Amino acid sequence: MRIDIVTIFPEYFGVLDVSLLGRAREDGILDVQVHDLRAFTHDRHRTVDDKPYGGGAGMVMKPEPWGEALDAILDLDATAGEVDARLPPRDAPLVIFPSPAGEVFTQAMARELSTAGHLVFGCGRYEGIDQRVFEYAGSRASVRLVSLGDYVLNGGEVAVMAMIEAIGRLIPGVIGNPESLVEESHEDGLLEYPSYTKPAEWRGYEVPPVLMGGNHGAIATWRRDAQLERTRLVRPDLLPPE
Ligand code: 6GU
Repeated sequence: MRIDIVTIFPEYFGVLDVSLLGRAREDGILDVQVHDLRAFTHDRHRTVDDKPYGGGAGMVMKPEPWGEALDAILDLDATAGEVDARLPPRDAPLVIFPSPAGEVFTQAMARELSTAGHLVFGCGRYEGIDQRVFEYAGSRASVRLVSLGDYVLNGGEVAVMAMIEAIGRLIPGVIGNPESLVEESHEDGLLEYPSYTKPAEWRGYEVPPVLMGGNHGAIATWRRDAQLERTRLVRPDLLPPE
């Protein structure tokens, strides 16, 4: 998968070089390119924002640098086949703008996006990006506004890091043991069951005996019950209506 990120804070994404996703990049499974939005400005101050038309607090990101950044990234898709005829044509890109006004990011969305060939993330700052940028992007690619949840971040960078981690670990070959992916919170619509390892007793706390008894049917039942109980207590909204 190819991922392009447009941001005024490229340093935020240095973390992508380490850990699991760093390995995937070394292995060629993930190709992540970070672009500094200011590289697409032409004035001495490398201006990316201005006052909102109509007045109001805060600053709005100007459309011109965004247009140039999107063109540079999306033109690469269009010409990939011409530059090297041996390369397959690139998949249709999907442009994602992190925004508290977007649809909520879920495990199901992470799964869907993990099958994409090319994702472009546009990180807004200040009070947002000039609305025409979304319309222009929509004329060249599929566009989605995506939110992490009902709270406000200062910009899209941290949200994009979270999305890339959630998506990246679902790409085949990124996680060593794919089975570890199926039995976790949200994959089956419930929260994960609690886990235990040795020692059997620690500081007076004991491991539930059923987990040490070797009865796989009983263990599966205990885990399912624990999932349901946990979900009922913490996230009843995830359960089907009775
Ligand atoms: Cl994706 N962006 C920003 N700026 N704030 C958020 C968010 C995204 N998701 C939740 N809050």
